[in-house]
Amino acid sequence: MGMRVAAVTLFPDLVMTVARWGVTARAVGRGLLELDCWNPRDFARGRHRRVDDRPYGGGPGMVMMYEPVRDAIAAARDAVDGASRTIHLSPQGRKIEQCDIRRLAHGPPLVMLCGRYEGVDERLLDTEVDEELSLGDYVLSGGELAAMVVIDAMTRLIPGVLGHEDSAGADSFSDGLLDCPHFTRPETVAERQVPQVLISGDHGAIRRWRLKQSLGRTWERRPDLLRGRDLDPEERTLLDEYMSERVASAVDPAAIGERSE
Ligand code: 9D3
Repeated sequence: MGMRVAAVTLFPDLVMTVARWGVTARAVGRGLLELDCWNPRDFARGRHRRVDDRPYGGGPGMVMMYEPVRDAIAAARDAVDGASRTIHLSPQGRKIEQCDIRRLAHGPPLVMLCGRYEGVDERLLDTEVDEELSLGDYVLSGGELAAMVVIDAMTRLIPGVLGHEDSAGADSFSDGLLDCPHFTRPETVAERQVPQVLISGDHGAIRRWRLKQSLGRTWERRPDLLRGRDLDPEERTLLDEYMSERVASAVDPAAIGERSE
């Protein structure tokens, strides 16, 4: 029951903030998520407790040293006593998708190595790391925020963590489509009305409108998500409607403003 995650990081206080707020905090409080941090600094030798050193070959920046990081990883593994999987969050990794989150959430306890500076000694990847994962093609200052992202995403998949929202199943990407638009009170704001169908009480019409919006927005914003996905006849009809309404509103100035109907 629940999930165990350990982070190997020079900034344990940063990583632990994910356990202090929101859904992840609730999961920790209810014993469904156990998160602990291991600081290479605590495994460093010598009076200066060095964890980083200059790169062989020269150049700017520092590199995290093999031995203190290896020993912190070993301590993290010992604490879960049993099988574990070690991932390294790094710009060299494959981009993380929901299927990776699912796989990691269902696997053994996870040890996450967070790099700082220019990165970790490459030999750590050879001997200690099973898998390298990235958030995407932009530059962060270290792996901690990426680890927190993965922890948050995994926690949402623990049975019983999400409340009656029961959103894990309805979320964007769990069914491969973007979410539909959402509205709450008041009914009119900034001269914009809530789409009439949402206050009609017609649950069938509401479900179809939402599905149509999801399909249409995915087609417009993330066509890559629709390629290689079979639409059933209802979905095909709804998307065709959305597409022809889009074209109509682009051609007929009078139709602009009716698009959210
Ligand atoms: C400016 C430094 N770059 C030299 C050309 C390389 C570099 C080293 C270390 C870039 C970023 C980092 C720190 N990043 C991460 O640890 C990291 C990360 C990221 O930067 N982007 C997306 N996903 C991730 S996961 C870990």
